[in-house]
Amino acid sequence: MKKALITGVTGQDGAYLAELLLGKGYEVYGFFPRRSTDTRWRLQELGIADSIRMVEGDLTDPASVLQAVIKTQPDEMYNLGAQSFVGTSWNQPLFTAHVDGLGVTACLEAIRNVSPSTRFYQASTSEMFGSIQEAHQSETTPFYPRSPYGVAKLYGHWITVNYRESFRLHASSGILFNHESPLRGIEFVTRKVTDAAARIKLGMQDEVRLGNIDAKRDWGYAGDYVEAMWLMLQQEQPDDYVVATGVTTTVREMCRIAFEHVGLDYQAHVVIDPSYFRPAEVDILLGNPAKANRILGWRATTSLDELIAMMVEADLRRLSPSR
Ligand code: NAP
Ligand code: G4F
Repeated sequence: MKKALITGVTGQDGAYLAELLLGKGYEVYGFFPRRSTDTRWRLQELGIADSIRMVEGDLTDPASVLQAVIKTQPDEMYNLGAQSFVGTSWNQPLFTAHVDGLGVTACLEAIRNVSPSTRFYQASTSEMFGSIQEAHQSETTPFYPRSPYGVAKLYGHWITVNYRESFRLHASSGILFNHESPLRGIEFVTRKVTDAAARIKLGMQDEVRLGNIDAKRDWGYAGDYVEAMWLMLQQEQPDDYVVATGVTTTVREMCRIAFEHVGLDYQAHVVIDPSYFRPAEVDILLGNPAKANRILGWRATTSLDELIAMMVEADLRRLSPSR
């Protein structure tokens, strides 16, 4: 039985990846930071909370990362733990750098020193492309991050490449474009909108306040994207891959889809609130997933319409369980 250690197991991707690996017969260890309340709601929604062996630790505490690797000796380690909200990274830039940047080195050092055959996955991001240098962003597109989060993640990306080249670790970096699901955190724009559309439909609120709705994102379904992470670690050679749909859509159009799903006009309910504008914006992201298609045999299977419908339906069920 293969063993996998997942940091960020209580997050959106951690939960779907744990579900995928359990389904493949893995023994799954979840590295999680202590919080004052139980953070396992996603694992509980998927019905897998009791199937994961939890290992307490924090990416900002290298001793705890080392202990987790010594204890579990994983065949595969997926580093999904992060301060993942771009907006917060301007308010907590040093914390973000510590978790999202140095935390990656803590993982790689632990593997290098005590478990060098462990295969490593780093959760890199399209946010590293920032102010885009090519219309379709691929593995060879130059980076230009536009947020403290993007800058920290760029360090995490390059240290992964560096440890692969320096110490011949099987370390891969997935440059994933935005991916969403019913388990998405409520602060991200898709879930904020699907939750609001459901609440407005049920008469629980009247409006939703948003920032820049002209921004464009390449949105896919998280359930599809965790499959790509696993595929990267099954390859003989470690490498970097862009994972995306190849379609980009405005926040405005995403709002239209969500509200139309419940028979409403978004224009009557969306209010622009400048307090949600960011100090520097990423105007557009559009990925070129050709390499992942060709080498991993991976492609996105869920359209944005299907994804948003799935999310609105899940929010309606949460808010009105008798539906
Ligand atoms: P998420 O839902 O915000 O989950 C992040 C996870 O990291 C949570 O379990 C969180 O635990 C944990 N975490 C935070 N600080 C930590 C620390 N100091 N030590 C250990 N764990 C810590 O994020 P996600 O959407 O699943 O994304 C997974 C990864 O992919 C992240 O690294 C993200 O930056 C990256 N990524 C995401 C996307 C996307 O569109 N979703 C795209 C590209 C890359 P708590 O909840 O207890 O804080
Ligand atoms: O949903 P968002 O907060 O996601 P963002 O900033 O693209 O970051 C996500 O994707 C990255 C991959 O590219 C990940 F690495 C990262 O961890 C995270 O998962 O915002 C999307 C867009 C932005 O342009 C933002 O300015 O929506 C715009 N937006 C407009 N109004 C809003 C809002 N975003 C949020 N969160 N809230 C709003 O009210």
